[in-house]
Amino acid sequence: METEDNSAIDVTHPRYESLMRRKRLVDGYKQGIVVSEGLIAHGRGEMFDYLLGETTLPVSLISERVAAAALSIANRSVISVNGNVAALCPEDVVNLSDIIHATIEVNLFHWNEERASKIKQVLLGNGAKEVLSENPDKSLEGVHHDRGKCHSEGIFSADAVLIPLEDGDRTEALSKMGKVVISIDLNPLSRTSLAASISIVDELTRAIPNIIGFSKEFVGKPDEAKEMLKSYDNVLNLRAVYGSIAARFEKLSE
Ligand code: PTJ
Repeated sequence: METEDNSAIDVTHPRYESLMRRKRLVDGYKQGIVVSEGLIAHGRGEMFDYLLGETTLPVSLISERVAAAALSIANRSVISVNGNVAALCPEDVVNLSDIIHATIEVNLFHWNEERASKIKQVLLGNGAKEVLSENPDKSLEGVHHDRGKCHSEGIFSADAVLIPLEDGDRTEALSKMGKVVISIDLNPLSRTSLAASISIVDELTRAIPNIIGFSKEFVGKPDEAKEMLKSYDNVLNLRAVYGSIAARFEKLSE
C-alpha cells in the first residue's frame, strides 16, 4: 500500500494496522471526506489505544455484546457516520446496518453539505441502499448551530443510536432525549463516554466487527437480548475499564 510520498507500507511492519488506519484517514482528508480536526482526533485516540495495549479489553467485549443486544431489539436504530468513520470502515458500517436493520445517517460535527454528500457516496459505494445525508430537517434539542443538525427520519426519531467518535455536547443531548446512546470512543474519560448509555472503549475498526459478530448471535433472540441489556451497568463497566488500565500500568511498573 502506497503512502502520501508513494513509499509502500510494509505488511511486516509491527505497526502495519495502525499505519494503514493513518493512511485511510490521510486519503480521506485528501478526498475531502475527513476534516483536518479529524486527523488530530485520531492522534488522541491512538494515544488512548496505547494505554489499553492496542487490544480490545475483555470488559469492552461485554459492552460490545450489550450494544449488539440493544441494537437488535431497537424499534428504530441509527448508525451515525462522520468523516473519520467513513474513511476508516465504511464497509463494516454498511454490513452492521444490514444485520441490525439500522438507518445510516451522515452526522457531522463540522457541518458541510458538500462533504456530507461525498460521505454518502462513499457509503453507497460500499453497498448502502439508503443514506440520510444532505438537507437535515431537524436539530438536536439543546444543541444550537450547525452541530445540532439531524434528520427527522433518522437520529431525531431513533430510539437507539450508535455514535462512533462523537462530540460530548451532542452525546449529552441524545441522552437527554431519552435514547439508548451507544458510543465508541477510545477515551474512557471523554464526556461522550461518561454520558452514553453503553460506552464502548475500543478502537473503531476493532469494535464494529465485534458488534457485527455479536449482532448475528441475537438474530431471532429478542428475549436473550433484553435480558442481556437488563443485567448491564454502564457505570460499573466504565470503572472496570479504568481498573484494567490501572492494572496494566501496575504490572508494567513491577
Ligand atoms: O467529520 P466530523 O466533522 O463529524 O468530525 C469528526 C471529529 C472526530 C473530528 C469530531 O467528531 C470531533 O472533534 O471529535 P472529538 O470531540 O475529537 O472526539 C473524538 C473522540 O474519538 C476522541 O475522544 C478520540 O479519542 C476518539 N477516537 C479517535 N479515533 C478513534 C477514537 N475512538 C475509537 N476509535 C478511533 N479510531
